Amino acid sequence: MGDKANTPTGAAGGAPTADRPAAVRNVVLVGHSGSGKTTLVEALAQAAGAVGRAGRVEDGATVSDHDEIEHRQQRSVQLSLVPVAWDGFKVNLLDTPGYADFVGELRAGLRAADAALFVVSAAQEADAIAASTRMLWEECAAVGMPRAVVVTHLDTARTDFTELTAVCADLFGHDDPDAVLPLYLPVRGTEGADGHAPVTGLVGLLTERILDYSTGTRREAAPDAAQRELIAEARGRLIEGIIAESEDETLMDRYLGGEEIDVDTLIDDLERAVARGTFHPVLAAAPA
Ligand SMILES: Nc1nc2c(ncn2[C@@H]2O[C@H](COP(=O)(O)OP(=O)(O)OP(=O)(O)O)[C@@H](O)[C@H]2O)c(=O)[nH]1
Ligand SMILES: [Mg+2]
Repeated sequence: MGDKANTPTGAAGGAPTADRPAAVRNVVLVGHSGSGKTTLVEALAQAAGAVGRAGRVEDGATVSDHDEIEHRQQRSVQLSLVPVAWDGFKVNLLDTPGYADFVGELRAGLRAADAALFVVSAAQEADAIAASTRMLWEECAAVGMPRAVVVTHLDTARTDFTELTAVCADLFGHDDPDAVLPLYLPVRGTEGADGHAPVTGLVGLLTERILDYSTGTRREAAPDAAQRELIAEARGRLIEGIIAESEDETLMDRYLGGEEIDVDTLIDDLERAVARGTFHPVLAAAPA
């Protein structure tokens, strides 16, 4: 396995340290070859300040794909560990190769993991997603591992995010489709000459805040009435999905009785359900 802890190319602050095991989280990224795991690890490392600028797989410039073979083939061939510091924790991002020849590296990553991110490309057919990830999902489910789904390639794919979340709910949430739901919806800009509307930001379904990245830095805004209406259905489903997982059994009655449940309470319940491995957020990612 490649451990880049001591040689983070272009690292801003060096490798994070943790003085107790309880402050370490190992998060494995799994998914089809080319789904965007290495690119996502790079973006997360940049967001956490572990690298100054996100490198590209095509340029052989990512922290995670550091081997010469990986540069030549432009894909991962070994398990790679990229440590980042986040919120007082040392998070070890474990980037696995998606190509089937390197399944041993994937297994090693899964064995070490506390949680898994299933990276799904919106450019893939649903069948390909199913073939590559369903069994892994079941394997993680059998040991109660917390899991989330990250949808990539939203900038170039034709597949609608909402459509893809329904595919994920069907694939991964066959016992309970309301336990696999998006927390944010992508916000798109104006369609370009190539027919694609770029993803410019996200709208938080619980917080009802727009996170706008169109200027290169994050700006927050409140949705207008029309945008609120667009997210209302997804928001309602998410709230019901979280409440269904809550240990507070009075919450559903209160909600159905018309009470506005406080967002902090919902976030606490969401976090508990994710950690228990019974609720799985679907997240959206797009290159800046
Ligand atoms: N347009 C677009 N390209 C992306 C996105 N994510 C990744 N890519 C590109 O897709 C290609 C594959 O991405 P990788 O990050 O190497 O995929 P991977 O999942 O690590 O692939 P393996 O290492 O083979 O398992 C690269 O050329 C990336 O630049 C995305 O969200 N949008
Ligand atoms: Mg890779």
